[in-house]
Amino acid sequence: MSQYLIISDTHGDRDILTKIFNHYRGQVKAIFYNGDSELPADDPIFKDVSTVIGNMDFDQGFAKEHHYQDSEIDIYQTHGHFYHTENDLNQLRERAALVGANVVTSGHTHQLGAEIIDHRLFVNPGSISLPKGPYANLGGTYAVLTVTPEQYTVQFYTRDQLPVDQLLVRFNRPI
Ligand SMILES: [Mn+2]
Repeated sequence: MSQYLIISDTHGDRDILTKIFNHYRGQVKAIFYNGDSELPADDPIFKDVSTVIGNMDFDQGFAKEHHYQDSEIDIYQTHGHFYHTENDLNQLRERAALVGANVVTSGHTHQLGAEIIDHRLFVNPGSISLPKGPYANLGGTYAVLTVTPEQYTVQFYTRDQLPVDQLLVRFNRPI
C-alpha cells in the first residue's frame, strides 16, 4: 500500500501548507502540490515536494508538469490551465493519454473531484484556501490517495486535517 498527499491552490496561504506538509512528511510516499502557491519555486517549504506552475505563479522555476513513477503507480501532475480544465477535462484527457499515466492530478478549478475517465483516475484536491463549488462550505480541502494493487482510495480532508465522511471514494483499479 502506498499513500500520496495531494494539495493545491493556496494562493499565498503559506501557513496552512507548512502545517499540512509537516504533518504528512515521512507519512506518505510522495507529496504533490498542484500549483498557485504564489510562492517562489525555491521556497524551502517545497523541499521533497513535487510542484508545478499555476496560472498565478510568476516564478518560472516551477515545472509545467511532472510524470511521477514508482513501483505501484504513475502519476501525471499539472495545474490544469494549459489544458483549460476550467472548461472541461477533454484536453487534459488527451494529454494523459499521450503520457500514459494511471493517475492524473490537477488543481486550478478550486473544485474537488475524483473520478475514473478513460481507465485513469483523475484527482483534483480542491483548493485548501479558496474553495469553490458544492463543497466550498468545508472551507478548503486536500486529498490523500491510497493505492493498492486492487484499489484506489481517495479521502478528502479539511484544513483541520479531519477526514470528510461523505468524501471517501473507492475505485477498483482499471485493468
Ligand atoms: Mn488557483
